[in-house]
Amino acid sequence: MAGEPQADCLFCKIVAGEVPATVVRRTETTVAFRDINPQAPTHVLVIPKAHYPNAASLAAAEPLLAADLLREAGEVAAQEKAEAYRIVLNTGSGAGQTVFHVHAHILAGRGLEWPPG
Ligand code: IU
Repeated sequence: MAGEPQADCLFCKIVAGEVPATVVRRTETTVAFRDINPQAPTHVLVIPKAHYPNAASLAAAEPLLAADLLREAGEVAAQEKAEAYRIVLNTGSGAGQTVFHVHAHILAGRGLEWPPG
């Protein structure tokens, strides 16, 4: 069923506490944790506890949960004292998505070029 935990999903295991992560914020619907391979001084991932493969499928099925994800991205940025930051939602392997449980990257603490690579 849509949103249910997937046995083979690493981020579902982080939500369940079966895989360790450095959690910086947790709400009823989301978890935020530090990326294990940071690309900036601040690099936090925000995920919904529910399993959706990408942002579009999350927003289509549960728009309020998609809003939670974006709100939490802002809360993480504030908690990290980021004055400027980038929210990245890689979608599809061609765009660099490697984990197919939707996650918003919050990147801050260095200059961020445009366009991204
Ligand atoms: P991507 O947008 O799917 O490429 O992002 C996946 C991120 O998950 C990537 O930045 C990894 O470094 C990160 N990550 C993690 O934080 N913890 C893990 O155990 C694994 C990946 I595997």
